[in-house]
Amino acid sequence: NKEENMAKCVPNGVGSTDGPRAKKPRIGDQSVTVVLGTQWGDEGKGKVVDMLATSADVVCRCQGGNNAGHTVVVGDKKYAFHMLPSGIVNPNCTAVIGNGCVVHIEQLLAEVNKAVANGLADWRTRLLISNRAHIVFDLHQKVDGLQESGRGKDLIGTTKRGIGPAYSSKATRNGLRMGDLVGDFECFSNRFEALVEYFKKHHTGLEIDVESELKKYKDLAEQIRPLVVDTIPYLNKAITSGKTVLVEGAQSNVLDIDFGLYPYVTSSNCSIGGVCTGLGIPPHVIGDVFGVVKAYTTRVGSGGFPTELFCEKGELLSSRGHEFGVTTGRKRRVGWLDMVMLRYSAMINGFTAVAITKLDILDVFEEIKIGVAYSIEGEKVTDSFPATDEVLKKVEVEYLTLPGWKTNTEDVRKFADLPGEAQAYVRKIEELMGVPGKF
Ligand code: 2SA
Ligand code: GDP
Ligand code: MG
Repeated sequence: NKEENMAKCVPNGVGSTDGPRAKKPRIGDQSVTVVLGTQWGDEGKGKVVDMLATSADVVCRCQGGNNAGHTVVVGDKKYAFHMLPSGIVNPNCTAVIGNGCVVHIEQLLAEVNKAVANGLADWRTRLLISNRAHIVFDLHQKVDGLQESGRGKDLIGTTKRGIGPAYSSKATRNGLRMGDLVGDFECFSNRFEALVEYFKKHHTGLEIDVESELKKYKDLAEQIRPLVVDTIPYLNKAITSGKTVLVEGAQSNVLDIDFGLYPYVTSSNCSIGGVCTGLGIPPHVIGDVFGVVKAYTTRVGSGGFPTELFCEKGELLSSRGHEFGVTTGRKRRVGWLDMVMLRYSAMINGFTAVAITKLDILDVFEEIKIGVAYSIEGEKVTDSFPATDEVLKKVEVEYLTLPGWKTNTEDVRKFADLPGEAQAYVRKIEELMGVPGKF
């Protein structure tokens, strides 16, 4: 049942029952549970969603595209989801790709085929795509690459999945949506040609074979048509009829287009606001908001990273944690936990609880550090996160050092079975973030 599955939402399945409790308003139905990233992505959201999805009827993505890489391990099978909501692994779940997402259709179908080869069943009756979700075209992916190479050394470090250019088409209002593709194809063709012209004007040398693209999209329209619906009434009806809805955030708070370290961010709202705008559901239906916290910090892509480690401790975190991008295979940068960032995430998202992952990666460390405050030009900062990279790069980090536990915790499934030092580390995170672990 739901409570039991919530109980599994813990570091390695371990946890506590007391500790600080965040205030949670109780208005309305609140049958929607949200899982969000608190750091720079790759916290283990896929795993947490998979645990919660066992009791969910509907699981949704509300933002982003196939830049995400969410790993789910089921028995001896390992799935890497990019655009599909991870909860689709649960055969009783309907998966929804919401209006806030951007979808590369061919790559979505390739991902589906890979998952089917891995055992995914009945997806055709369990996958819905919003007619308002924008389409990522190959040209968006090409432009993503061109824009990155145009930045010289100052790369964003995007996944080159066309995410920024697709959201920019959405904002420029010349983008095309799933509903356009499955509607009047002549109208779609005219608007596609206009989009190509627009990008060609801005990127000299961009080659696009419009005729063959349109031919491809005519075929894709037939394949995808049965899946494209107005997901807004579907979701709202599901909620009012008492179904359990789970929302899987992609990327994270510090990669959010508004709250992240701009411009080293993705192009969507990965924080709590993106749930309402990306699905068309009102805020009062949202109940639990779980923030996933990796027991240390990683990031792919450029930009400041105050607690980054460049020494052998960093190498150890990287190799023990297998810290490589799930989508691009890039090596992730690694560092200690950053409480200034985590408190900032907690403030914006109002987490009702945190799920701490990868505690076991710290098993071999003599000492473990937590960045607890920044000093910016001599002034101590604990409760706000710098808005600019220039400032973030200048901060000096004040650390708290905790003793390591030097014990293998990989198989620990209950908080009480963790070594005392590991329990103290978890407690410290709860205390400093002001958010309880939900166990
Ligand atoms: P984009 O492609 O425009 O969204 O890139 C902009 C920034 O957002 C970061 N970003 C990510 N960070 C962590 N994980 C992501 N997903 C993959 C994974 C990444 C991978 O799960 O490992 O395989 O490299 C993800 N997606 C976007 C990106 O690094 C830029 O900093
Ligand atoms: P996501 O993008 O937030 O879903 O995370 P990723 O899938 O990109 O990266 C998280 C990785 O950590 C995956 O390979 C998970 O299987 C793995 N993982 C998640 N939780 C744990 C944990 O508690 N311990 C260990 N050792 N690995 C974990
Ligand atoms: Mg990931």
